[in-house]
Amino acid sequence: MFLPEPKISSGLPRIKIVGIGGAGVHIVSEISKRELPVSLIVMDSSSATLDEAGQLQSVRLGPKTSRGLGCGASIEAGAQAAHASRSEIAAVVEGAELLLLVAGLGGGVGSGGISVVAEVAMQMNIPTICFVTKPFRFEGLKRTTIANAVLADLERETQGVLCIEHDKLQANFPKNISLVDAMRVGSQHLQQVIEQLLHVVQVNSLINIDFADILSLFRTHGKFAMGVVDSAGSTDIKALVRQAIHHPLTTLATHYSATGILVFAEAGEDFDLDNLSLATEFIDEISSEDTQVILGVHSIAGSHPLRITVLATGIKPVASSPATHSLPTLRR
Ligand SMILES: Nc1nc2c(ncn2[C@@H]2O[C@H](COP(=O)(O)OP(=O)(O)OP(=O)(O)O)[C@@H](O)[C@H]2O)c(=O)[nH]1
Ligand SMILES: [Mg+2]
Repeated sequence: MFLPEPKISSGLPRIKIVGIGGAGVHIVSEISKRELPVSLIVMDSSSATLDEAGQLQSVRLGPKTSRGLGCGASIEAGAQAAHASRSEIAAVVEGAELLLLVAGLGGGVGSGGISVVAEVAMQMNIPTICFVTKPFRFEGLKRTTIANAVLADLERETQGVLCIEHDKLQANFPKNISLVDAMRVGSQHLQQVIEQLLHVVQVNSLINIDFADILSLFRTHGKFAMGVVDSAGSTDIKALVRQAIHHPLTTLATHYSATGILVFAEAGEDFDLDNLSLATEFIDEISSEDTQVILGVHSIAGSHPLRITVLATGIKPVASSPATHSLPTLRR
């Protein structure tokens, strides 16, 4: 399914980020400390959770049915609360050219609410992408089952979903890491990815890549992955690109294809940005002839270490590496 062309204004795109449920509200509250040029909104049925978000614009979901409490890990109650507040949800997301939804899946409000917010946005023709977490296995099968069902819905109904699995935190970090610390690592990772996406969109909108180009990477549905890496002296572009996208918290099949790829490099004037075309080898590995490829470069005055951001959308596992046909264009 393709969305009709969204209306795009000139200047910085109007992006709104909505945190839904405890984890979503927490992550958006952290992002608010950075004073980025985006609108931040938090939604929960729990007054206590919304109070923690301080002055941020908020929607209290289902005030009559939930009476200011959480939804006790009931996805049905979460969805009911969000449905009851559809008009308030529509009012706060109105005017967005891109909507980012953030939630921890497996509980009540975030899991039940995120699909409702996505549906409202879809009806308003607002491109919507999601940043979510999947619960730890030890949180119980019920939470994992809820998360998988919501994930499948979001991958079908929105323009893209980036999901990190809490279990990967356990596999990749010290054995004795506490639950709170592990979740913090997960939240921080999502926060960084969201901030980097905003940065890439905004820098590109100001210099070279049209916001419409970036939006068109999200014209298809399904999983997307994103990462950023600082070169620390290395100029092996292919290795850096691979390292950026294969973050330990990102689950990617051994072989996969993407419908859209953005490789964006920022470096000082002394770096030969034509080196970026070396990324083509990696791009070819995950491309087909239909893959949209954007190579973007941003030359920063003076000396600046090389930083590479990679975004791959419409990710699907494939039996082996697909054929190579992509013809990326270098944008400056
Ligand atoms: N990374 C991270 N994950 C969290 C955090 N809090 C909760 N989670 C995860 O998100 C899932 C849902 O938790 P919450 O967001 O608190 O739940 P909710 O959506 O508010 O739903 P209810 O409170 O049950 O109505 C949990 O099962 C955890 O896996 C957090 O601060 N950081
Ligand atoms: Mg809650």
